[in-house]
Amino acid sequence: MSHNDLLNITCASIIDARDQMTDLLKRRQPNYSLPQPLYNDPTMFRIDMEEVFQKEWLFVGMTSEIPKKGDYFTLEIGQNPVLVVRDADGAVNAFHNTCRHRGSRLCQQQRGKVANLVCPYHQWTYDLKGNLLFAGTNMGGDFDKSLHGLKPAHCRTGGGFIFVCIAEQPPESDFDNFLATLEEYMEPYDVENTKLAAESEMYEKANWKLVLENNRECYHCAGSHPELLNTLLEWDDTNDPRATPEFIDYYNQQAAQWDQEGIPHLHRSFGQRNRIVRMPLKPGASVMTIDGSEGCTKLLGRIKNHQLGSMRILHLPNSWNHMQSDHFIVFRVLPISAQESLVTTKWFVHKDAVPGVDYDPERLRQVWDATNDQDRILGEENQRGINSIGYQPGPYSEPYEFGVINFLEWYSDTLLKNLGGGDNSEL
Ligand code: 3BY
Ligand code: FES
Ligand code: FE
Repeated sequence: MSHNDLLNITCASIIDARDQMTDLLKRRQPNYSLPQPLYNDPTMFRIDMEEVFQKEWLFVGMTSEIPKKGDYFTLEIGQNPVLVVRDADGAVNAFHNTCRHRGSRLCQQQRGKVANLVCPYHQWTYDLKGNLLFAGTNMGGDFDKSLHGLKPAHCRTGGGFIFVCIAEQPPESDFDNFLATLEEYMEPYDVENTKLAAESEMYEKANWKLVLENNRECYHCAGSHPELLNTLLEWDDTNDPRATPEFIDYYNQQAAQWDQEGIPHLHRSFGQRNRIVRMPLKPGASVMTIDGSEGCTKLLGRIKNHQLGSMRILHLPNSWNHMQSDHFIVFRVLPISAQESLVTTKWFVHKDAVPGVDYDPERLRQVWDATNDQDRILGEENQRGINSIGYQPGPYSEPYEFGVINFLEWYSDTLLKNLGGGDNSEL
């Protein structure tokens, strides 16, 4: 069999797989977990990457991770290395992290600082806007440097959050409105004057959707998260169908205080993709530390009140976040393979806070390190059970797992739209 025949078989099978995925999504039982191949099949995973992670806006990091000119960080979106760098004008730019000479990965560290971007292979050198400055002296007289700049990725920021989209064209959506709302809701935090205080990278042997599903419900919290439940209320947001009159009263009291201080808190959503809401923590708790007491003596930005609860920011497909009074925590999920994901968690404090004086990094991260590890085990066991020939999609609890139902609706609608099959409303 020739190489071309092999290629044709691969192409035919991926086309079949795309039809199969469309079919699985159109025929799935709403409010039930997904059919097995969507959680464990390598070809289905490839389609998730092509149609979701290579087409949608992804959360990649915070602007305060790269405060100065030449600061950069890197990440991998599937097989696509991406570089995010602050340029001399203060703008945040994203590029495909692949050299225009022979394609080597250009920046090979997770983060760093450079004057220019120099490829380690043959030293082609680019400026922080991706222009090729220098390509050695051996490229011949008619070599045109201007045709060999780094390939940009779409990059937008809002309220200190950096989003990247590696599609040719970003999706048509209300992303501008979401970014404007992030600016408004994040204003009290003054993200540019924060710094990274701690970071964790956790490899989880589970499909990325299982990681997200787990995050979108607290049905499992009582059974698994003793540390988190010292401070976290189990309701997902202020519209939670389980919310009691006592909770609503408590929320209203807190909200009146926040209104006086000009602290945004009202529930806002942008389709199923984004949701922002400030939720109180348990009465008496300031932040998500082991006993609810302060995590850092310096409050963030213009904040004066320790008890701001947690502003929860959801960005599908790959992030959830907890913004509190003296620190905030961001979470990013990057799929690695059908059954493996990377979950990165970062804790930020005021940029002038001194470790060991104003905050103890170990104490700051204690609750979410424990919670992440508990969630990792839940996700991995979920994956192992789903791999069984005995697995059959099971029903979600609507009052407890509406967040999961919403996530899968977004996933299914997005895939059907991107696969060209229309959304569920056309069925
Ligand atoms: O707190 C979170 O980020 C999510 C929401 C509910 C359960 N889980 C731990
Ligand atoms: Fe980058 Fe050769 S591959 S300089
Ligand atoms: Fe959990």
